[in-house]
Amino acid sequence: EEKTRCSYEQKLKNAQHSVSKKLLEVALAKQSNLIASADVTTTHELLELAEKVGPHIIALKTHIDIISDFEYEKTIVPLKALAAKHQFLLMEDRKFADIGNTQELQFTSGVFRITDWADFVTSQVIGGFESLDCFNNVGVVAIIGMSSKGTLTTNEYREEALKIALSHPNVIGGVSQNQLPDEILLFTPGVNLADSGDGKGQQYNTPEHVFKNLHTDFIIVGRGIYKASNAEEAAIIYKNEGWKAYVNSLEK
Ligand code: 5IU
Repeated sequence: EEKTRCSYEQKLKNAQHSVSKKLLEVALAKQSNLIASADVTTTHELLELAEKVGPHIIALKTHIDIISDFEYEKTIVPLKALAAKHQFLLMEDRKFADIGNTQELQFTSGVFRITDWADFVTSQVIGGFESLDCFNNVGVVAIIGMSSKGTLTTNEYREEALKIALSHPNVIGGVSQNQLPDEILLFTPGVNLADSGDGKGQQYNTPEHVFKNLHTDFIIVGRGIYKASNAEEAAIIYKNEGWKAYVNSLEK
């Protein structure tokens, strides 16, 4: 039995959190549901990618701790300027996984000072409900299920993780390879048009698959874009495929 999915307009009407609203507004304005994952290791590559794909994405997902020449002034200040210029949000994929006090320190301190620039962050919910309290100036995307082979995010784990995600006011969405309730935004990585895996446990699906079967809201694409010979062209392809798949999934 197929349940119809919720449109971005409907989700926007029901959105409680300012970051959910912003994401949905940008998605509708750009006709894009694409998040580019910038898994690159230098400031130059990061800024170059952001400049090229910026107009076509709703958010740029960073792993800021893999940037080998990170300097707040040289890395974050120009990245923020590109985000403003091209109207995309910054999603730091930090996957916090500790007690609340430690997560708070990791979020606010160190060289990265994530709290000062990220619009939203990813976090495990393994530390329990209160471990998410420290993220009250950003949106949280909770890790519910992983895309990799042999992940421990079983049905039972996902059910419990979802209870925390749905009840915490800082949570705007979840990362999962399964459908989530309409009240929460679904972010799906493991999307690639050319490959089915990477030989390191990653498992890929197509945009068509994840919109049709998971009713996802946003696709996250890393190597499909930043490894392409022309990253901008690749971003346009994923943006168009993602939007087409979203529109088709509304009609089911
Ligand atoms: N990512 C996944 N799967 C997951 C989670 C996060 O791939 O279940 I949670 C991240 C890892 C990487 C990006 O930063 O999404 C996917 O990159 P590729 O498209 O290059 O595989």
